[in-house]
Amino acid sequence: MAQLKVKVEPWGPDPDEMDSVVDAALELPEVRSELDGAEHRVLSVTPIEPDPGPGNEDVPDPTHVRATVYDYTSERTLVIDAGLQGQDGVTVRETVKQPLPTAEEFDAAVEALSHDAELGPALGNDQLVPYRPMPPLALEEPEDGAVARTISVGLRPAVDDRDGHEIVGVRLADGEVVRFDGGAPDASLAERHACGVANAGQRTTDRGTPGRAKITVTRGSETLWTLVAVRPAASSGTVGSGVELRRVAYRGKPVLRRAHVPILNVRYRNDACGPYRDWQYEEGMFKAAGADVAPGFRLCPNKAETVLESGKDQGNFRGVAIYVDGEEVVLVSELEAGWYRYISRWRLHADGTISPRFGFGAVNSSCVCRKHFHHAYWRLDFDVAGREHNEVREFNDPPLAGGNKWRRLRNEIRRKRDASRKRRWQVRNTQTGESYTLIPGGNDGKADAFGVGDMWALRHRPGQIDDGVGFTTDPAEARAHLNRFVNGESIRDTDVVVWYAAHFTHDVHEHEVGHIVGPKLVPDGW
Ligand SMILES: [Cu+2]
Repeated sequence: MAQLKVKVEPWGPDPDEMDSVVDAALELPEVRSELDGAEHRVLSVTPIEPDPGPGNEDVPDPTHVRATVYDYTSERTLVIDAGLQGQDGVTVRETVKQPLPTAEEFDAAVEALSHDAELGPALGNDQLVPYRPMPPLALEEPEDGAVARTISVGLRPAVDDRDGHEIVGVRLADGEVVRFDGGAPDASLAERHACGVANAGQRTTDRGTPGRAKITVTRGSETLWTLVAVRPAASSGTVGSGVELRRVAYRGKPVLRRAHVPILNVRYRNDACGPYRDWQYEEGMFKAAGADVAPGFRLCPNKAETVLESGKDQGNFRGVAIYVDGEEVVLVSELEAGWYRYISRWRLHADGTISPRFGFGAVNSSCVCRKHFHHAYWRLDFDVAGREHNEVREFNDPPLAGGNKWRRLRNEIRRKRDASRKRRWQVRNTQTGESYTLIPGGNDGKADAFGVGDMWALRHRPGQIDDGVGFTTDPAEARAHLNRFVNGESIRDTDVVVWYAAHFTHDVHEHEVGHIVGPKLVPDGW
């Protein structure tokens, strides 16, 4: 059979236009008066799409850009929304929420540390090497209530197993260095012993860096797949969502309106570290050779290698690498969150099967020596052969008491995996009969109390991209709050969304089975 052919074209809003809108917004009197004389930084610029409604495009053009600006003088965050293409006005609002630090802020913190009387000389003569730790910034409110933006910097001895490993905080407003009892903040550890691959310390991609591409997969004259892919840095969700797929169609019929991983967290046994609600927008370097076909997209003649394949943190590319692997087209990116290295991957098979994949790695850290539990939550916004007239069915063999092997799920519901019943779920078009069946992966683990659940079947509602939780170390906040979307609404013959969770136990002292999790989505009646 002929080889699969992949075409990748830039798609979506013009990055230059977005930049110029933000530049203009920062010059407006109402914004200037807020920032008058204040030391500040633009932390991120992200496009804002209108809520999808009936009649809207599947991937609507953004109407606004949102600039998140930190004001170090007044210790506050300003969120500035500016209209694109003559859409009205600029709004400025203030929040005390601390956005995640940018690469530039981390560099500023390291620079401030180099002037510290005690730590500066050790950094200067390379006895201590700075790295991005967890948590990435201080979130606890000080006793006097006065927030001071404090960026975490890990300092590890250049020679392994030497003393001196420490995680410190740096207050960006005045360069003050905050040291912690025990050498690390509460939710973290800096011990002599560290696990994980060597940290290459390469730069990462800041949030909002543009990059969308239209992808077409053909064989001969036949079009197999069409979709829009969004690089992690530009992905949607409170804290991004990895490689995000939009408007996925197989052989000309819609499958998924959107598919991504908006929720990701990790809990440690005995809370040795964390828990951490992670983020999924920060792209790290991995190995990918090929042609740069769209901003953040590289089309590769050979397989790209993430840290899980190469065993090295070092790389030459940040963004989404695309390559053909036999009968599959693979989209892959590597994400960083502190010392974690996460792999966001999609495999699209010529036969219509989609394999969403998520992988777990880490660079040198004391925390990751301790047993911990990663949880990844895919949001699969199905449009099987159309947006409406979808239903969700569950398969059990042996069947549940008094029922058939297949049964329809009538209302919004959370379900558990059950391998003893070969349990799987299917989204089916009630009018035309096409379906996609979600088959759980063998390594997808078990939900504990922190993991919350394995699968949720929901009615599509605007605004339910995720649970709205940003980075946190609060155990109650950090877990996935998906149950709040289960409120009895009918999921029969309508527009449905499936969330699917995988849970990975990471114990570096045990022989490990796979670091990669994920289900299979298999078409029928296509
Ligand atoms: Cu891990």
